[in-house]
Amino acid sequence: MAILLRGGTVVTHEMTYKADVLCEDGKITKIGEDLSVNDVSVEGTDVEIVDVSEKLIMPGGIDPHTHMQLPFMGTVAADDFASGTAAALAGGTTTIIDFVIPSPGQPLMEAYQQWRDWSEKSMSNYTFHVAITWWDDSVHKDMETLATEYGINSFKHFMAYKNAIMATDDILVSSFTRCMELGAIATVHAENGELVYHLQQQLMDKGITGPEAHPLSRPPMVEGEAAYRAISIAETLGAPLYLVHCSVEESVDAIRYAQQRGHHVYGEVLAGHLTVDDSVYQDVSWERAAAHVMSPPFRPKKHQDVLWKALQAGTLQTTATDHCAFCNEQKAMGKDNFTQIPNGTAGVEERLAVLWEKGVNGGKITPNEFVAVTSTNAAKIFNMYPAKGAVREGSDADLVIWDPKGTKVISAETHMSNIETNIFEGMEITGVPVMTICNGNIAWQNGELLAKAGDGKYVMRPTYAPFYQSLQRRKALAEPKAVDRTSA
Ligand code: DUC
Ligand code: ZN
Ligand code: ZN
Ligand code: ZN
Repeated sequence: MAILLRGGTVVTHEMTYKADVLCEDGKITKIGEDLSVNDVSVEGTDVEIVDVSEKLIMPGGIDPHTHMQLPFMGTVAADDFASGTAAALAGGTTTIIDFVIPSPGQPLMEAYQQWRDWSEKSMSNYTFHVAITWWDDSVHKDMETLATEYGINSFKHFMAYKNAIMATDDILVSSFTRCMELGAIATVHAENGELVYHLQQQLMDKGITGPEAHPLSRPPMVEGEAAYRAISIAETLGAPLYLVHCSVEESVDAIRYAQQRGHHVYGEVLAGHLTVDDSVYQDVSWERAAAHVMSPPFRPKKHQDVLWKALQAGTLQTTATDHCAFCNEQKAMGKDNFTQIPNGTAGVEERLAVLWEKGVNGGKITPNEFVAVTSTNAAKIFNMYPAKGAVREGSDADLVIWDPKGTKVISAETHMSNIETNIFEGMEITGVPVMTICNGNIAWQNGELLAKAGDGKYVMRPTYAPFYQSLQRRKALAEPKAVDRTSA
């Protein structure tokens, strides 16, 4: 079975040109002018010809930050690996990077296997970051097994969530060092967990128990301090670092300064933080305000401007969603205590459309930059490129066909996610996906989901040994030496 996309415009992170694209056996096999059924590799192959004139052919989106069916804060996220990846495909995203999050003390390999079992029903491609939530010799050893045998090249650290999954500084130091030895990249959720905990208690004591207290318990400095601390630890050790969901100017500044010092630091921003501000917590409806409780919280508007500019300038490289959906009933667990509202919002279906509307149509990023920040950069940083994130002969046939003139209004009434609310509710979009091709198959087309549970493939992400070894060598050149005093 082959698919021939005819008459379209290919848009990659580096160029835009007219070409036909032939996909066979899950791969892109030919890109060129006037391709026909005679171009197939195996004579007699069935070819589905799709007219994509007036449409753009782009690499399928990669969402480097989702939490499908995450057990979290006393419940389990409402989108599982089937509904969550269906939503991804409907939005033009063909690969998600989700998170294995071991409970403190739980063996890493056991948690990893649990997530592999849960994710078997994925419809899009998927892979995992593994969180380091505790430390002992077995963690040190299992990180190697995961990196060398299971294609895990990134390990996540939550600097928040005290008394749960928080990684304290001693864990950061041990784990960042281990990441470097293995050629993996350390990633952090940067928020000072001690401060959050303290501010939460203070607010509750004052009787401010509603969702409006959530952003007050996690002010910008709480994130900025942790971002700066994580970078300082990583840079001192010489370990590359990726900061997830940067939401404030303070984080962007910390990243930019580190980059200017020559350190490898990468930053991610969420579609939500780029477009939704903290006024949502003042909503008179408890439900609507609580629907926006996620961490880090939505921020005062001035931060959005900084985030967009950082994305455009390349200080931040990737966009994600932190898709972690909770329905109203789950959010209501925190009715009398905002600290018990399950943290999380959705967006995996809307990310590309929101980035196109507010980014490309809004004059902030070019279509090529759109491809870079929605797909290619994540593929490069997490070592999936050019199998993923590229429209190239030999790359995986993971594509989104984009209609730049198509319109839609985002609404919970029509979204695929299993929740009643949508943080982008009412946003008018011009520029929408019309077809998503995943592993060479039409997975979603014009509102119709064609993929089935289990169609998604697990993506192995080998470690980056040469890159990290060269960093280590560079560091070794600057190794301190003891003074030789034997002849004194
Ligand atoms: N933040 C959320 O909002 N949800 C899941 C985990 C996280 O860090
Ligand atoms: Zn996080
Ligand atoms: Zn989060
Ligand atoms: Zn997250």
